[in-house]
Amino acid sequence: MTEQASGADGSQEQRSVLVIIPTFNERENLPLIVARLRAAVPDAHALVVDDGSPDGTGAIADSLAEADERVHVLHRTEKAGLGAAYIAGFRWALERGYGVVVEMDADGSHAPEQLPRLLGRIEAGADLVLGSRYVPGGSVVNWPKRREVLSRGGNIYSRLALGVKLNDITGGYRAYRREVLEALPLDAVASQGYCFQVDLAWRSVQQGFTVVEVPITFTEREIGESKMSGGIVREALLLVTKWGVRNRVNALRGRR
Ligand SMILES: Nc1nc2c(ncn2[C@@H]2O[C@H](COP(=O)(O)OP(=O)(O)OP(=O)(O)O)[C@@H](O)[C@H]2O)c(=O)[nH]1
Ligand SMILES: [Mg+2]
Repeated sequence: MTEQASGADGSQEQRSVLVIIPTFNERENLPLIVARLRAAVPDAHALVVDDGSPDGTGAIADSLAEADERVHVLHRTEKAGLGAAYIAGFRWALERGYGVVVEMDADGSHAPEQLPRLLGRIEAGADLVLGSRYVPGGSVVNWPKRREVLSRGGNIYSRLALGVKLNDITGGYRAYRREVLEALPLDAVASQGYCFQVDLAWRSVQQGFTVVEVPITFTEREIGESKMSGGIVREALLLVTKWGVRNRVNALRGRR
């Protein structure tokens, strides 16, 4: 796979914010989310990581980058999953010295207007801030009951299996202080859908970083198609179980 960056200005400012927006066939959503981000947090830079979207999202990202020096694009040649796109984006951010790195979906589920809430907690000293649907004040808008049950169930299961006290460990709206990403073994992180999010949050907790949750309103996409699949859910279930069992076995061994 080849990767080519465009629109990078090589900014080295320490506390600067980079919002990574992974895209696969989001041609209608992308301009909307970038405009909302620009209005909500004018200083933040955006990095669109497009996996060669057949619908031309990559070209739209390029034209957004041409019009705005704070918008950058990383083109990847094939669809390799959300996790792989984020890992590539994290590396891009670390190489350029960004101080805070944000994960945000392109489909409008993660409101840019709520980003100041996440960044505020980073400013207050947190290492990783999770936008949470399942803490007081958090909510989900327009989800079918089935989807909410799956998501809540996945969170309860992860909490029990891994023994972490987080309410929304599968969510994908987050802000990382760069030191967290520097410390995590990005090569080893599971690369697919939800387990990618679980893996990163859990590793952060285990490494002793301060992980906090802030309430968000998650709104289901109105435009475009979901890339969620049964395979992603099954993979997450299997991996979380494996990690949980391994963790308990290690704890028992340590106690002997
Ligand atoms: N670069 C890249 N982006 C992806 C890939 N898969 C999904 N995305 C993007 O990741 C974000 C989340 O994907 P969604 O399809 O919205 O997944 P979801 O939020 O679990 O599903 P819905 O609730 O149905 O929207 C969106 O911005 C997608 O365009 C991928 O393989 N590569
Ligand atoms: Mg979505």
